Amino acid sequence: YSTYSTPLTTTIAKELPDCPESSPLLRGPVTVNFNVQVNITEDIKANPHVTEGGHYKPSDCKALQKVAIIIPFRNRDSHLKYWLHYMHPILQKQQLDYGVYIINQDGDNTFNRAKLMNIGYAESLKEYDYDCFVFSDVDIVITNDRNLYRCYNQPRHISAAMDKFGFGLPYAQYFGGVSALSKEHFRKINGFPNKYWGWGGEDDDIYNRIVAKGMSISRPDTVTGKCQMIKHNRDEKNDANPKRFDLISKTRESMEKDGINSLSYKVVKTEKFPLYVKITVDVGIPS
Ligand code: UDH
Repeated sequence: YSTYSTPLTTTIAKELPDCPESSPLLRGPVTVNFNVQVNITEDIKANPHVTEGGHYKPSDCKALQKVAIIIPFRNRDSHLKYWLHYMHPILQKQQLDYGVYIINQDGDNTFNRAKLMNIGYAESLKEYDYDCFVFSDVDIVITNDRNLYRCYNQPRHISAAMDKFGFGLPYAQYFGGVSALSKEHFRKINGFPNKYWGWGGEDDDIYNRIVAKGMSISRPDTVTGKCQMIKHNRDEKNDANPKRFDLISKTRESMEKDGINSLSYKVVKTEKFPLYVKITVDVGIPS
């Protein structure tokens, strides 16, 4: 008989090492072809490490940033499936700890892209302690995996070389398409405006906010920054907003009162799918 008992086994959860500054998995150009059909069932199978609700984090290292990817949305399922098909593999190669949030505007009143993005910021933070927010149109994918969906010292314009603008910027201040702001950047500018109903101007307002707070725009070079947009016509209930020019001229005054501090909405429904979470929201009507 021995008094010797089995040694205490303590399982200490091993801290993962930080992921490297530059992911070794990146290869550069990615082939994108919107004429080739994609299939969501196959994409779910092809991304087995993405967990319910569209989350992923590397298993062998600690991601440098926790990134919420926020997509303003209504009635664009045909575009969403391409976005999921091309972007999930790239985001995993970028070694990000990320989640995909589709913020779906309920009903058929006028569309409000910037407000949906504010809602995405607020709702994603209820779920996880994100420190970076990538705001992306549903119809744009990058064609170079070195164009990182993460945050930088300054707000980042990711879609810096879109095909529809001849792989450049339509004008120097352009901040539309895909952008990344840290929590600190986003708070500094009081989030995005809630008052842009219909198409246009909200991206210029965001640009004005950034400049008003003494920040500047960071961009990838025009080779890394190449993106493709799915061609489409303007949606119903998203006509060009005639008030946009007047609104843009007043950003500096309006931004303190209109933004994340004045955001109000109702969540209608939250649905978790294998590759994304879809949050349907009532954004109200133009006031
Ligand atoms: N969006 C929707 N549903 C809508 C409207 C907009 O999901 O009904 C979202 C979607 O993420 C889209 C983004 O808002 O990518 C921006 O809207 P947009 O694609 O309409 O804006 P863009 O400037 O195109 O890219 C404007 C219409 C161009 C018509 C040109 C015809 N030749």
